[in-house]
Amino acid sequence: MIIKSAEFITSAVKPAQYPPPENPEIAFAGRSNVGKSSLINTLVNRKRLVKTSSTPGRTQLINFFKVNDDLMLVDLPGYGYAKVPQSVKKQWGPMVETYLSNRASLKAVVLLMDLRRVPGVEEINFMGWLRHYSIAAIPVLTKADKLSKTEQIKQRRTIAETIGLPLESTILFSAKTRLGKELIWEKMQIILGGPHESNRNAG
Ligand SMILES: Nc1nc2c(ncn2[C@@H]2O[C@H](COP(=O)(O)OP(=O)(O)O)[C@@H](O)[C@H]2O)c(=O)[nH]1
Ligand SMILES: [Mg+2]
Repeated sequence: MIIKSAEFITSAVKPAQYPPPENPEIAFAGRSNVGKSSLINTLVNRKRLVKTSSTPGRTQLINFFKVNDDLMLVDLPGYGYAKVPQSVKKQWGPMVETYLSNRASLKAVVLLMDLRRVPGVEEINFMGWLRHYSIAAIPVLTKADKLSKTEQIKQRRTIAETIGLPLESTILFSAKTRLGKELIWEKMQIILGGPHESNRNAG
């Protein structure tokens, strides 16, 4: 995938604040600190387009980024951060479900899970939403660099079984080594309908 441009468009908490649905859109979801921002930065070859942090922020915003003027990438607020106030936690479900159910341009959700963790009720519920709204899911298992090859295989199997998806549909990813980056682009492009325009032009 050739990245010609990547820019922050806007932050939103409700549909009136979403940018016009003029471009196909792919959203990124997962637990706070799972590596969402790092994944988006890796996909677009930028170090800091999306802010990363070792202490997850308290703001719960839907952030829109435009790539090559024809694709929108969306960083959804993370869930499961213990120190987030209860009032903020309560907003997360409605905010994210409203987005998933209202966004006509949404083509797929990349669901990030830490390869070292067994998915919990949050991940299982999220998969349920995606099935309910008939949204394609791309399961990505992050921070693969933190495990040995043997542990990677074992954890990948456990996670696939827990969320009820075929093993082959899960993608191992590392923002550190960039393992899985091209595979994620390939899956996104298949869902978007063939090679990306800018990719074709580039030959
Ligand atoms: N070793 C390693 N660390 C990662 C990886 N992805 C993210 N991190 C680290 O995990 C922390 C949280 O990452 P971030 O992208 O901000 O997570 P987010 O809260 O889901 O957006 C940061 O300290 C990142 O540097 C990865 O693939 N490998
Ligand atoms: Mg983030």
